[in-house]
Amino acid sequence: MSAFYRSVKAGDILVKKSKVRKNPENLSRKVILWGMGLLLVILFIFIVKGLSSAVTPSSSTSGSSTASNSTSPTGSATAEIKGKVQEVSLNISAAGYNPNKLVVRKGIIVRILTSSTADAGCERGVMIPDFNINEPLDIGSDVLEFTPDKTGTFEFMCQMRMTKGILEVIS
Ligand SMILES: [Cu+2]
Repeated sequence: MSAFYRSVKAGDILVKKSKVRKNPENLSRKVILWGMGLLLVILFIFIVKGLSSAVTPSSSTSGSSTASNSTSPTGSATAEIKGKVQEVSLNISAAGYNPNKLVVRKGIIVRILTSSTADAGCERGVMIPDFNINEPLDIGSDVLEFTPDKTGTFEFMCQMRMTKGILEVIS
């Protein structure tokens, strides 16, 4: 009788103990999970905000007066054919690329005559991924040459992919 009583008591205590032990554990695990979730959400918001604020200034000040997204052209220039090459000028500054749409012809050497200001940071590193171009350009005047072998609308961008322009290759 007393042994039975004792075992019941011990069982009670065990149940109580495990309940007591379980609850705070679950609670702290929940708190940690919620905390991590919240942190992720905050981090995500910061990243998105950082990206948009990095893109907005370059677009709002790029050359022409019309405010627009940095990927939409603020001005367009068509390359001029001169003998065996086609030439087009591109101004590079902290404000971005001006014009930010270049129209060129397929199969003819494109010579982009760049003029970069000293305040142009990574914008002087021009990439055209579709044509495997990644060219660091000098402050002042420099030349970027390549021959487009396909038609279509492509993007050119700074090496950090923040400032963008459009390269349209026509036949
Ligand atoms: Cu950049």
